[in-house]
Amino acid sequence: MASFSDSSLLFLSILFLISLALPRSDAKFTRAVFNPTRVTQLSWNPRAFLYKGFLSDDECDHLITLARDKLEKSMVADNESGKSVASEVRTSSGMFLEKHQDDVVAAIEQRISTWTFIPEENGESIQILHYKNGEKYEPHFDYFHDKNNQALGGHRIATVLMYLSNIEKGGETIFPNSEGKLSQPKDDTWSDCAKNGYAVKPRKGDALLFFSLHPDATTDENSLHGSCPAIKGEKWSATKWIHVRSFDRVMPQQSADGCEDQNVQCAQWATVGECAKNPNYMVGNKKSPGFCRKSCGVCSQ
Ligand SMILES: O=C(O)CCC(=O)C(=O)O
Repeated sequence: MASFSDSSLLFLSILFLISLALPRSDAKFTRAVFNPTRVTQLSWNPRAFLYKGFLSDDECDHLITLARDKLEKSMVADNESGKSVASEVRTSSGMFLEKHQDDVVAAIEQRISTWTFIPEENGESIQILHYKNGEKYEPHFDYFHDKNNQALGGHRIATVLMYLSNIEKGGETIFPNSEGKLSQPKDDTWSDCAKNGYAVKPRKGDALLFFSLHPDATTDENSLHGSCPAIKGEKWSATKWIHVRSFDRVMPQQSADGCEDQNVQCAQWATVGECAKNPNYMVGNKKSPGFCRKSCGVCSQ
């Protein structure tokens, strides 16, 4: 008959064997805590901040693995219609993850929200980008020029760009209008493209946060930014675009007479006087109707 200590040993051995059989992947993804001492301010115009080591190497590799087989040519939003169109302005490939796609993605999304002080629901799902030799994203704004893209969540207020790989040369994120562009020293390790503005070198795990709107919610032209061409090596990055309001709320369908509110908060805004204070957005005009015509009581006009 087995003694007490023998059976305890047997029990512990079984527990050990079970633990070996469990998926190992969780073990390497320890929940990273937001650490403000790793953040430095890069520029005030635009407001831009760098977080060193925002993602672990394992998190970077995991995001790349989720995306690698699903990449498609990157698109841009047409300034007039807001529709996604192919353009020589952006030659990378990419794909969107799903929000909270798995525990690793959910933890990263939560960390972004903690860092930016903006609720997770205001964020789009993370976009993974891949730049091969010569591929780039010409300088552009992340805020929109068309109304269709502002209907859900309003303007993009901020962007968090996470670098998932190191690259030997090129691939810098560049801010051509930044105040710091003349004072940033650059040696030969920078690409020529990077010399045309304030630039950030991609380093695996680092994250760049910049704001596309001023604190008074007007658009910031200094937030113009792009990705310099990859020269030696390839670049992987992940973008989280964050809006001024929730990006998760489902919009009501437009009725045949075009007189449904286009935002769930229209009635509340109308009550506090936004139809008069913010007529462009709320009421609009014949050519470009506003988003809250029903709540503003202008449907028959
Ligand atoms: O990958 C980069 O450095 C820039 C990406 C970018 O501009 C964007 O996603 O809006």
